[in-house]
Order: sequence, then C-alpha cells, then structure tokens
Amino acid sequence: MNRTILITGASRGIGKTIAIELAKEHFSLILWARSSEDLCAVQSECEQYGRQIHIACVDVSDAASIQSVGASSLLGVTQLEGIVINAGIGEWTPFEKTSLSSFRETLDVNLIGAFATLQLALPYLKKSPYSRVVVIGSDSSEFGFKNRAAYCSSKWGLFGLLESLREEVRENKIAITHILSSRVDTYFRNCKPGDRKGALLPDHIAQIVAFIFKAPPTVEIRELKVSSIHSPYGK
Ligand code: NJP
Repeated sequence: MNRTILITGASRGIGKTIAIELAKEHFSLILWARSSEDLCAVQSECEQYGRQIHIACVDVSDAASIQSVGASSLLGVTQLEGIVINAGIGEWTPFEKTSLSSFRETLDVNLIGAFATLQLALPYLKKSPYSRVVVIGSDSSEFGFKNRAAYCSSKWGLFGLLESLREEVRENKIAITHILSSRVDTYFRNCKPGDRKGALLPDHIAQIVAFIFKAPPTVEIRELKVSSIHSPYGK
C-alpha cells in the first residue's frame, strides 16, 4: 500500500468524512472504530475512489485491542504517510456527579487511546521520508467549561502529549498538527446531524485535514483553531 493514512474513529462523524475526503485525494486508508457495520459502509464509499481501504474493529480504550487487531491492520504496510487521531467521546456532567469510572473512560479513549495508537504507529511513520500526525482536539483543549472536567482533562492532556512528542520526532521529519475545533454537527454525545445548529460541519474539518496532507512535506502546520462564524469558540 502506498501513501497510506490511518484514521481512528472513522465509522461516523468527523472521522468518516475525513476518510472520504482523503480517499478522494487517492490515499490508501486504514480505518479504525468499533462498529463493524458502519466501518464497512465507509469502506465501500471510500473504495469507489480507487485505492485500498482496510478496516479494523479496534477499541482504542483497550490496549489489547490496539496490540492485536490494530497491529494486524498494519501487517503488509511498510510505512505510514500519516495518522489522524480522531476517536473521541464526551459526557457533560457536574464535577461532583462525575464518577471515577466515567472520568477514567473519557481519559482511556481520548488521551490514553491516543497515546497507545501513536506508540503503535510511530515506527511506521518514521519509515516515511516525511509524515504527519493530525489530531482532532477541541476548544476544550485550551478552555475550561462547566461540567466538562473529564473531557477538558483528556483534551488538555493531549496538548501536553503532542507538544512533548513534537520535540522527539522532529528529527524523524514527522510534523504534528493539532486542530482545535469548536462544535461540529455530528453524532458526538448522542446527538445526530442537524442537532447542533450553526456548528461546523464534518466536511469543514475534513477539507482542512486534506489541505494539511496536501501541504509541502517540509511544512509543519502546528495548530489550527477552527470555529463556525455562527458559533462561539471557547465559551
Ligand atoms: O463524534 P462522533 P465526532 N474506540 O460521535 C469513535 C472531537 N470534537 O465525529 O467506535 C474506537 O460522531 C466512534 O466509533 P465507534 C471529539 O472530541 C468534536 O464529533 O464505532 N473508536 C466514532 O467513529 C472527537 O475526538 C466536537 O463508536 C471510538 C467517533 O469516535 C472527534 O472530534 C467538538 C471509541 C466519534 O464520532 C470526533 O468526534 C470538538 C473507542 N473506544 C471536538 N469511542 C463536536 N462534534 O462538537 C468512540 O471540539 N470512537
């Protein structure tokens, strides 16, 4: 597989739309998520653009799933041109009512899942002459919000992880882009498309990700803050 990109959380929402946009740009793709039926549908949609699309039912909160199913999805791949860390969950609960298990679950998916996925992918990214890590963060990565202690902690944590990793992988010519997005009209937090009026659309984020992968390989776009003109950022 040439020019291959791994995308997590590719079964719906932002991840699905990024997959379709990168398929249109003729990248081969490895798509991870838990819902096999939804992944199969995304695979079929992407395959019409002519490149190989592999899917794998990986739960990023489960290290064993990443080490077994995730690692198997990379068999036969010599190098990755990029990875999009997108899988994420969020639950808005007042601090005093946030259970330890729900706090842990949010960190397990959004932060520790990102860490474990990146650790698996790094040797493949290093084999590309130039490669990219693109991470879907949030305005909750830099602002505090009521009822979002778990989500904000996970997204702020990602910030530290990426800024540290950046220092380690520059010599390997791996560029890291952190996209800090405000509300996007997806299935996030049990919503459905149409519920978040005035929000960004998944396609807006997908076009930005495609732009990043089309940038000259020596250019590192470090951070992008994105919001709809109709909706606030950080409030
Ligand atoms: O949400 P949604 P988005 N293992 O619910 C997957 C960030 N963001 O597209 O496993 C593996 O439509 C899930 O797949 P499945 C947000 O923090 C959003 O909006 O099959 N995959 C699905 O494909 C997140 O990082 C907004 O259920 C897991 C995908 O994740 C990213 O955008 C605002 C998984 C979620 O699709 C994409 O979220 C913002 C697991 N354990 C940042 N758990 C917004 N929408 O307003 C979930 O600032 N997934």
